[in-house]
Amino acid sequence: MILRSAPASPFGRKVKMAAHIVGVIDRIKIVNADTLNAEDDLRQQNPLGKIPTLILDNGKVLYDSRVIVEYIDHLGGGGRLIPAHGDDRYDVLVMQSLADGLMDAAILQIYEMRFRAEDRREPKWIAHQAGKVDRGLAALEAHPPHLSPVSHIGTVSLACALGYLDFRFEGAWRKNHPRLVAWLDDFAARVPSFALTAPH
Ligand SMILES: N[C@@H](CCC(=O)N[C@@H](CS)C(=O)NCC(=O)O)C(=O)O
Repeated sequence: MILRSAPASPFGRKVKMAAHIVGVIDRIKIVNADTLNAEDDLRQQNPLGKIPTLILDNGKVLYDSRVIVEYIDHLGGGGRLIPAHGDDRYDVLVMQSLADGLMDAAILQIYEMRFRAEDRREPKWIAHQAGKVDRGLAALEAHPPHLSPVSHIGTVSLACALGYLDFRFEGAWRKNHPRLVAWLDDFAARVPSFALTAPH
């Protein structure tokens, strides 16, 4: 299988971690994609031109990260990353949605900086996205993850979101979220694929 991704992509990191945890990373060749380059064949593989995109051996193409993670979980027999049923399933899936939302809101702030000249940036839009990150972090600080196993797709996604805030926003979130900082330290110590997939 071929994974189109990029070293800085938090959603790509989520998929890479999922593949490590399930034990299928050796079956995946990672090919970097440039989402800004119209010549990159990513846009033929995924019309949205987004990463991560996974190309299966039979040519079928999977996106986005949630679909890829579901497939990876299936390769491992199912139920390792996403509980098959019960309350835990929905707790894990909602945690993934919240973490994905943090990443989306953080990425949109970065794109505003990247795509617009300084005098054309919209502070209201940036504040709107920053509000999502602030409220999401506050909710997680009040109730840090406690479900077992330590690494399911909710916690993996959250670790990737916090890692992205460290990478692109100089870890400013750490100051006011001590319980989340402690949670991430513990997660990083127990889940080796977090360090193995660090953004650069
Ligand atoms: N919902 C998507 C989000 C993926 C995403 O936003 N990827 C970013 C890079 S981390 C991207 O491809 N951006 C390029 C673009 O939006 O054109 C997922 O879960 O995979």
